[in-house]
Amino acid sequence: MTTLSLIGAPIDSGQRRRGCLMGPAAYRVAGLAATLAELGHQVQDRGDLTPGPLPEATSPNPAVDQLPETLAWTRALRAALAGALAEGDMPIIMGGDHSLALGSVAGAAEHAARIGRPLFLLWLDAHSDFHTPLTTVSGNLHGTPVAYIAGRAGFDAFPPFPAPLPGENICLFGIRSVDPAEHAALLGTRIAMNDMRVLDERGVAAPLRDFLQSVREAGGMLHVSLDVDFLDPSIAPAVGTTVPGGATFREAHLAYELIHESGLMTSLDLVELNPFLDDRGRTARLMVDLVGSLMGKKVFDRPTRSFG
Ligand code: EXY
Ligand code: MN
Ligand code: MN
Ligand code: MN
Repeated sequence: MTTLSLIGAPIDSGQRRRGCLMGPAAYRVAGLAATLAELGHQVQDRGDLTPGPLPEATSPNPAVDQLPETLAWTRALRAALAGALAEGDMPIIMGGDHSLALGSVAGAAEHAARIGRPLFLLWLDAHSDFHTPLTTVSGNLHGTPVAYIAGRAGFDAFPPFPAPLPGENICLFGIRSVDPAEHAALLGTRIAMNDMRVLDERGVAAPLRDFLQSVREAGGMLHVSLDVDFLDPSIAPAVGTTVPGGATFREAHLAYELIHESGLMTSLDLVELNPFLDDRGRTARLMVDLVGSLMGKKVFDRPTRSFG
């Protein structure tokens, strides 16, 4: 049985609102491990990572103040993900802001390359996170991971990404806030841009099934990066970058049940939870409930199936 390896990443150096570093503790208080164990999984909480030694900032751009700490985290997370996957575990990263994906997806890509399987990325987010450190206006590195993963230029200060993902291996899902520089760059790619308009017109299931089918046909590994702001702020307010018009409770559960039924997910990020932004841990408890659907909780069992 695959062990679910919970790894805390209390990182908040990718943006400026304090609080994401409380995320791992909030997931533990909200009972993530017990929820997964009740579903029959073998769960191991590996505690919180710490960033490696801070390198000298080397990049001349607005994000430079975030660079040393984010670089240190990127190295630590890449090693943690590659290590957990090499052990045959399914790593679940409890964030921390989305800059953690600079390291977590790099670790998944490093392992995928080592075993000769393609890596696919499902990015559940209100944002495309497609800036580079040279195009970002805010200077917040949590708005850049997809660009790094896709191999865009501008990440000279970072370790080279192992085998950047081709556009067709990346699916953005739920986006509704894209900056002009990101928009222009995205148009030149084969990245699947399932913005909320697509979900409104086609529903959650059809575009998600299309992408999952492409993962299955390629025999791919699937890294899922779940940003709290994918959800509508009315149900998930504890996140620093809320955007109205997000996924409803039912749309989110359907998406996660379909991902579970595909049997394809090999690693997972839970990012941008900021427990400081809502009282009583309501968003943390919702995220734990939703991760239950990602890991098999449903009313009636359905077999793992290939879509066609
Ligand atoms: N595109 C905006 C920026 O670059 O600052 C907002 C980014 C929000 C990123 C969050 C993690 O999804
Ligand atoms: Mn193991
Ligand atoms: Mn994000
Ligand atoms: Mn976001």
